[in-house]
Amino acid sequence: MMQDTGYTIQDKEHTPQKGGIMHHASCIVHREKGGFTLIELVITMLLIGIVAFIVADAMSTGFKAYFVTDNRKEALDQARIAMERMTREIRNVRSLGRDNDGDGNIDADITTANASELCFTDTNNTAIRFRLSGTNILRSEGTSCPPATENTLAEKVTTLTFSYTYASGSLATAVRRVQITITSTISSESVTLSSEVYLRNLQ
Ligand SMILES: [Ca+2]
Repeated sequence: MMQDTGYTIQDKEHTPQKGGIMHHASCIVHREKGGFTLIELVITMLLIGIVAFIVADAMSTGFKAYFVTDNRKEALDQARIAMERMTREIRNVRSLGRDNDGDGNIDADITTANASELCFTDTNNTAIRFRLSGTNILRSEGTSCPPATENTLAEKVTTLTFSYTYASGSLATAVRRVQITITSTISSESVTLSSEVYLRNLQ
């Protein structure tokens, strides 16, 4: 009798548990039917909007920084290419070894020396001219100044300025040092290089 009663009690405990699970399941179904409320939707969309804005802003800043760096690098490359070539060649301006023009100074073989153009003959008897045309630095070489065939040495150059230090006076033949300033600009990113060249055959 005692064993039978035990079974009966256990059976009774099982019955309410089953009913409880059934009740819980019906609650879940009820919530799924209800879906999101309007306020939940608005808040969700607002949060997605804020996250999207933050992500887009971060990406935009990253892209801008990348392009600024890239433009500066290209501008620097253009200015450096032109500067290296010009300093190397201008250094080799030849000396005529005498004072032909009578100003009291040994003459440098320079035909044109103004702010935007320089034409000279070097120690290999090659006439070389540098000048700015639009935003290109043009270089030409030949047998005498000004050589006719011009080639582009650098692009995106907004400023090319020559200034000179003279032995005395201001004749092109009395030039002893040349200061070169190049500014290269790409998409409002500018790089300026300056260099001073000593004419080594006239020191
Ligand atoms: Ca002279």
